[in-house]
Amino acid sequence: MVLDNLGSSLKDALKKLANSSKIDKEVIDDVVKDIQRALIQADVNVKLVMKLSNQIKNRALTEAPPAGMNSKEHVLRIVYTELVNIVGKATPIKLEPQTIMMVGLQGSGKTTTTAKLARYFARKGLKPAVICADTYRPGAYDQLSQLCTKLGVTFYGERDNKDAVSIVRNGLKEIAKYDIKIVDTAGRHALETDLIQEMKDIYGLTDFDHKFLVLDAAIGQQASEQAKTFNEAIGITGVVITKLDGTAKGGGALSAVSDTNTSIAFIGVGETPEDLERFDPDGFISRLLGMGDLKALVEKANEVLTKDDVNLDRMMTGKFTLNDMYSQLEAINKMGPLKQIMSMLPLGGLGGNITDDMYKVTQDKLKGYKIIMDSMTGEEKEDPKLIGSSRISRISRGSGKTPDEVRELLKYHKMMQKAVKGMKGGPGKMNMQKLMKQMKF
Ligand SMILES: Nc1nc2c(ncn2[C@@H]2O[C@H](COP(=O)(O)OP(=O)(O)OP(=O)(O)O)[C@@H](O)[C@H]2O)c(=O)[nH]1
Ligand SMILES: [Mg+2]
Repeated sequence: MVLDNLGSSLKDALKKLANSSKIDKEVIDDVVKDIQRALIQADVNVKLVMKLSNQIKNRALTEAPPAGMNSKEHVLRIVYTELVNIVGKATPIKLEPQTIMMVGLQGSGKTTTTAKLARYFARKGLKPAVICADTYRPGAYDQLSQLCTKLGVTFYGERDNKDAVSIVRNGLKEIAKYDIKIVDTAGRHALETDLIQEMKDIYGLTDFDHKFLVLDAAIGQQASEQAKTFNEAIGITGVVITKLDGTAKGGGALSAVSDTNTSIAFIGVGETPEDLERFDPDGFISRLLGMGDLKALVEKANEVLTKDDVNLDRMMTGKFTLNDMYSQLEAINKMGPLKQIMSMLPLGGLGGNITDDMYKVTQDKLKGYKIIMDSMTGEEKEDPKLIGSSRISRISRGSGKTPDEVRELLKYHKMMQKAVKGMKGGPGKMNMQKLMKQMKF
């Protein structure tokens, strides 16, 4: 997952909190010191870190835990909300027809993100088309047109026209009937006068709903300066932070944007078109702290799966049979890298800190589970509670697996069922207490 180092340092700090026998000033100072170190290593601005530390200390020592929450849970909640605060708010994105312009410095990830966004909206049932307005970099036309071909997204460009404004004017007419229109513009080394003018001219062509500034996470705290400069020059409606998968400085970029008048719309977490996530401060911090991000998981599931794969509505009612789990396992295979999915589940949900090695085993295990389930009756899959020891022996014989493996599957089902029940209560803050219990607080 992104910001691995920051995540594991923060988790370590919270473990200290969990393992302490009582919560006093000394423990809080110690935990805050660890959090400070972790954030500074992730390039978060020192002033911001100091502000957050004081805030955590003050609140932890003065606020009384709300009813039903013990003091550890209370402190964890404070840490969580303060961390959410420093990454700021997310740019609201409507799932309706809209026109988007991508801007940013050279190599920040505009073209890649254009394709990712087209895919994102297509998955939501909106028809996207993109326009290549980069007449500056040779190869820009081919890069975007190839990405679009792969994704089956409509592309408009004029290879030999050097006038970006006229390309966009023509393109907008050509793709008028599409729901989502995305314009990819040229990047330069710096925000030069002619580039600003070109962006303004393009922007003047139609009623754009969004101007997204694309920033490479590796620039760290400089994100704040760039967001301010672009905002003053042309006005932006949101920021996309790319390449969060490839830098330890992502904490700097994320927190720096919240220090400006703008907010983060999406984050890029890899090179392929599906590596784009809607930015969600709650979910992002939950995941970083190892509390899972069930909202992102549900969103991802909805995106990739058809209605027949997993009946989320039914799952939300709390009923979760082995059949549901069976189709989930098939769905998980469809959803791609298991690691990415697991990182969204609450810590403990699938066995705590899962290492890379364990993912492979788990994937193999899932295959085994399928084989075991093929030896069950329909009734058993509907109601796994029916499965007592004699049925376990029968299933074990039928599937060629050991009774322990059958039991493990049943245990896994119970665990998944619990996670699904957690989802029912709604992700994010609402579920803090349940998630904290899973962290053994
Ligand atoms: N790992 C990773 N790589 C990314 C991500 N987003 C973009 N890249 C890579 O960054 C490089 C530059 O991306 P582009 O999309 O071409 O950037 P650009 O802003 O369009 O560049 P110009 O058009 O030259 O200004 C490419 O090699 C992309 O594959 C991301 O989220 N993660
Ligand atoms: Mg480009």
